[in-house]
Amino acid sequence: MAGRRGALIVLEGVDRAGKTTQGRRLVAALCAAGHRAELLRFPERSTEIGKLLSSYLAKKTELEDHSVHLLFSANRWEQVPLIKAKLSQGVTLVVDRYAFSGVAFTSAKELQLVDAATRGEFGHERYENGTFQERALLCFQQLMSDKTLNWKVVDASKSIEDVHEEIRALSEDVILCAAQRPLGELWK
Ligand code: Z5A
Ligand code: MG
Repeated sequence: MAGRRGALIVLEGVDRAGKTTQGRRLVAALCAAGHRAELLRFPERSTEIGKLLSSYLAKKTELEDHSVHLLFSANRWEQVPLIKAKLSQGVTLVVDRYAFSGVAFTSAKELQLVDAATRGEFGHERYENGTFQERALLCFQQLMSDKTLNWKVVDASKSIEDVHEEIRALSEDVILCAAQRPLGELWK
């Protein structure tokens, strides 16, 4: 169909849930099936703001909490023109973390995920500890009560292949639905 837009597919979850693994696999599978699909990630560490965030996350620099929150937000805003352009050109964007992480991780500051903690490299960066991740998970669950957003919950404790198959099938449906709806305002 001429002029149909792409879908915005956001992968959210606690640290080491497998978002990056699944995002890459999903884009590869969608492209192989003939869709135009690209991967984005947040924080996008390559920009000047992203470099500040990366250094903060690696505990190399200290930043005031409110400022960090706004830097994460600015890091998304700087990609908004690109996001809108790609979606309206019919490219489906798979986004590895988005504004929901912004809300969840900042909220977790103000307020034992055993499976995630046993996966590779858990614990090196700021926020990578069980208690913090538990608080972030609670906040994700609260955000999912917003029924205006099309949330789908996937059990990340299953095998990489099983999780991939579930996300791929859900994404095919979302791409079909998105093509029939005009682009609304982005949740930023
Ligand atoms: N943050 C924030 O505070 N505010 C914001 O606005 C945003 C983010 C956007 C860095 O994010 C931090 O930024 C993050 C939130 C905060 N801090 N925390 N938590 P990041 O996205 O750059 O985080 P990361 O360090 O790359 O970790 P991650 O993205 O959370 O991991 P993941 O992508 O979910 O997992 P993965 O890299 O795909 O997989 C991890 C390992 O598990 C790897 O060895 C895989 O092979 C393995 N794996 C994956 N899936 C499976 C399954 N199904 N079974 C077994 N093993 C698996
Ligand atoms: Mg990741």
